Amino acid sequence: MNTYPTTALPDATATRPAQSLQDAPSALPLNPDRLWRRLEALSCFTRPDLPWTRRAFSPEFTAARAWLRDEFASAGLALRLDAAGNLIGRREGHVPGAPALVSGSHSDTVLQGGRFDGILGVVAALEVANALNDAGHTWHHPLEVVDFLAEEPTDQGVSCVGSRAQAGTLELSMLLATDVHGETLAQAIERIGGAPEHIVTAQREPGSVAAFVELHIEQGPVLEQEGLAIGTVTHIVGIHRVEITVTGRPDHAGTTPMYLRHDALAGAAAIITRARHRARALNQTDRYVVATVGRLAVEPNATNTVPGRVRMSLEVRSDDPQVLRTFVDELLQGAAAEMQRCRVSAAARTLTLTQPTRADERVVAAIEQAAHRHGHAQRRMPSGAGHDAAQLARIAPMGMVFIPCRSGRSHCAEEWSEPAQVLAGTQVLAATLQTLDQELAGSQAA
Ligand code: HGY
Ligand code: MN
Ligand code: MN
Repeated sequence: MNTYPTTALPDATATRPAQSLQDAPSALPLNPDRLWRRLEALSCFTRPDLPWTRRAFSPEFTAARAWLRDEFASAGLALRLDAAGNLIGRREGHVPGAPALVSGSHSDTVLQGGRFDGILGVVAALEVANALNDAGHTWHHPLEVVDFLAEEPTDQGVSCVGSRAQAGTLELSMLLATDVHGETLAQAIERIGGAPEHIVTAQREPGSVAAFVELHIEQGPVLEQEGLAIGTVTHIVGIHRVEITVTGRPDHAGTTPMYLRHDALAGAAAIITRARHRARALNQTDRYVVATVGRLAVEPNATNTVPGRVRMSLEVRSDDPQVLRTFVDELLQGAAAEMQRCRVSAAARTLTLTQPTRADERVVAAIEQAAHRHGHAQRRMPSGAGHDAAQLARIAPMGMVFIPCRSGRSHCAEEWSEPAQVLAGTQVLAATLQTLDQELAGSQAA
């Protein structure tokens, strides 16, 4: 039997309960070993050459989905795959027609960065369902455990595919977007069992979700630095993702004088540098602004050819809608002179734009109360990472629970959280859902 060290260390700014009510009678009987074993098992569905990688629509993803189906079934959940490829497990409540309490996250990953990102929320929600079975409890509301399809940006450039479909924000242009091999997002969805031609059926009926709560690693350093076990998310930053294409002219690298070149990569470099400076300048205010070029494709990508074209991703994140709206246009306007000097042109195409999203105050309060009940020190904080919760917030009261990750690292092979931290987060998730079940039933009955 694993023993789990406690995690809370002294800190002034957080709320710290006087004593742990760890075994409060109403606490669900979580099984830490089952929880950790599932987390490890799911993480091992990875590209063997590049742990921990399980890209949406990949063979590893499909194998993981088959395993998740079995685990959902073993937890007594009624299974369905909606038209958008979301895997949904449902446990009925005892109030007929009551809206569902939904919890989950995503099982797809970025390259080399998914040992906890996403799967923690899926496995923790599954553990809540198991614990309800073990305790013989039935809530007022149904519980739905969801593995949302493709939260991470797919090779077509679209993120939060399944949760957008449930929120009704997955646009036709996104479904028609293609990857470098020419496969559309719709074709990829169909390949894993979805029905893109009926995508509208994946959209949740208004009022069908009582609340959505997601457990996730913080993916940043704050909780660890402040010695806190739990983060209560107040809002999720907005993200504007674009594809920038810089067009020049391929030429011989040896015979083309510097002053006659149309070097697309030189132009792209100027844009990347300017984006970095612009984000740092905007951060001088109290706004949160980050800008990243994470993907770049050079054509023809040959040592001895002047680059003729560069296609690169740029994402801007901020809690200020104005920044999200203007950053890219102002960046390209500011780079116009450099583009002229490089004798190239630059254009941007929006892939996705998600506005900053606030968590629901009632869910925030339930998370804080749950942390307190279990004796876990917590603090309110924003999320600099995007999540499916930002989409679900459009159709239901939303909240997120964070746990620390080692050195704040994420989206890398070093991503790690301790068993005790995983257990603490799952305890708070379970207690939050339990509180919402009682509170929302009370308000619906009133
Ligand atoms: O990119 C993000 O913020 C999230 O990890 N998908
Ligand atoms: Mn991620
Ligand atoms: Mn994630």
